[in-house]
Amino acid sequence: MANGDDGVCLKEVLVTFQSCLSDQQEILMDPYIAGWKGLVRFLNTLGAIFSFISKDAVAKIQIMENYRSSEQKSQYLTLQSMVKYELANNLMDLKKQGNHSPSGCRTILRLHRALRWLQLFLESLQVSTEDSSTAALCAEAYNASLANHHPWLIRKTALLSFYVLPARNDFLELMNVGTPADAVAMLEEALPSISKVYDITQALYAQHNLLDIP
Ligand code: 1PZ
Repeated sequence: MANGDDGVCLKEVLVTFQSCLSDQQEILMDPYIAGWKGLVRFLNTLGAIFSFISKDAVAKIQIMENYRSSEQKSQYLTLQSMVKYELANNLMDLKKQGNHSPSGCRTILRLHRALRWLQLFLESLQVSTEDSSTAALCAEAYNASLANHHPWLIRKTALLSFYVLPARNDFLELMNVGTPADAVAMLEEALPSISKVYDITQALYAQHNLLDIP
């Protein structure tokens, strides 16, 4: 690892999302997946209590890696090509989930909604003050995003798990980019590319009416 013994450098992870954008402003699948893998590694450094979250993210990453190593891999080069391919070939369940393997579009939609949580959470951390509660910021971001897509039990479990998050400065230090002030500066620099990836994906899904696929 390029950063200490067991830490994950969040800057490197966020930079991966920067490299998602192709020259045509399409989202490249491989760096998108790599970004998610980095986020999961970072999440795992926060403690075993979050494993119910990382397990789900890992399962979704695995589904997308399988598509990227299947015979159809070239169709999954970008989120745009995936949407086009799965729509043209009727590979999505637009009503309830069927019993074949989950489509790439519904799988990415779950990660995309989680990316919104990440964006809101990191934005609020970036403008937070030293006495801000990480748990409260995390809960606020969650309630404004992912929570709207989760059933009651998951919401309760998620909100409870946030209480074990370290205090604001300790959390910023866990990002492995130096002092809390360094971490805040890093976030300021890295967040625009996360927003861009989120916005482009959101527009793509909205354009094809895919924002609610089950
Ligand atoms: C910093 C602390 C981490 C907070 C993470 C906040 C997100 C809480 C998400 C709780 C997810 C609980 C587990 C399973 C959820 C699934 O039911 C849903 C819907 O998938 P479906 O059931 O339809 O297949 N999965 C998701 O919503 C995707 C969740 C991915 C979360 C990845 C978080 C990455 C955290 C990075 C930390 C920097």
